[in-house]
Parts: sequence; C-alpha cells; structure tokens
Amino acid sequence: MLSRLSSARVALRRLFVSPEERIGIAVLAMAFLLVGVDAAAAHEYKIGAIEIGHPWSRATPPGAKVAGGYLTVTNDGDTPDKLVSATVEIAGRAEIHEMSVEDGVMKMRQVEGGLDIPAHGTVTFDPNGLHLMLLDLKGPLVRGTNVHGSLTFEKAGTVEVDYVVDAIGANPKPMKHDGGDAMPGMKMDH
Ligand SMILES: [Cu+2]
Repeated sequence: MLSRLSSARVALRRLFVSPEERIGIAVLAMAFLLVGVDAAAAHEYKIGAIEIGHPWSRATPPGAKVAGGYLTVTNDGDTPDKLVSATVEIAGRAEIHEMSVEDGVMKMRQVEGGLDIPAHGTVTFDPNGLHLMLLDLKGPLVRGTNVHGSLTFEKAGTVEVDYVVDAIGANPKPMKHDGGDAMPGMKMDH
C-alpha cells in the first residue's frame, strides 16, 4: 500500500513538475468535492446569529397551488430573534403555518406577528408540524431542482436561500421508515 502510494506520488511529480501545477490540481479536486457535497447533502446559510439548515420542499402534482417549505432555524445568539416573513419566487406568497389537533381534527393556521426564535434555540419546520406554506404557485415544483427565496428576521435581517425540491411525499427523516406518511388523512385546506 505504501509503496503503491509513493509510486503514485512519483508518477504525479513526473506529470506535474511545478508546485503551482500541483496546487492547481488540489484546488480543482477540492472544488469538485465541495460541489458534490452541496448537491447531495445538507446545505446551510448564515446571517448574523441565525443559521438556516437545509431548506427543502416537495415536488408538486400537476395543477397544485400550494406546497410546503421546510428547514431548521438556529439562533446562536444570546438574544431572541423573530422570523417575520418569507418569500419564495415560485409562490405568490409564503406564510408561516403551525399545526395543532383540535377535537381530534388536524388544523393549521398562520402564525401571526412572526415566529419567535429563542436564544440558543432551534426551530424546525417539517411536514409534520410547523411549516412554510407556499401559496398561489406559479408553476410546479420539480424534483431535483432548487427554488429560490428569502427569509427575513427582525434582528438578523434578510437571507437568501435555495430550497431543494425532493420527491412527492418525501419524509423529513429518510432513515426512519415507520410505515408511510405521518398523517395520511390530513387535508391541506386553503
Ligand atoms: Cu399550511
């Protein structure tokens, strides 16, 4: 193994004589690595003390007018902040929605006056609870594409984000298979 490595290194040295060229190769390799990570796995954004983790959405069936936006918001600061608004280019408007069970019926309603992001806290938007409601869609959300948007915080300001579009019905925890949709009977009523 060692001898194979060193002979490879000798071969590289023969191929790329100058150190500049070798650095160039290393930079290129790093760039490929970063692109691969960005496309395949989690992506995040930061503004002030606020960190946005892996914004994503689900592909929409033909004719759909609504979709969900999912992400995590972490506040690394010592003071609370507030998510006051969100925009997504493909949607006429985006609202912050929370879900609750009232008399055994799942309901969702808009969070009025912004959503508190506690100091040193993380708030999770996912298909089973708190979510961004993307309304008046101008077109379908297509799996494998990104949709661009922005999030505005009272203190941290506005950050631009891309939502990765996952499959229709994609689960936020793909490693855990618990027998299908979390809420198969739920109806999105708008
Ligand atoms: Cu909703």
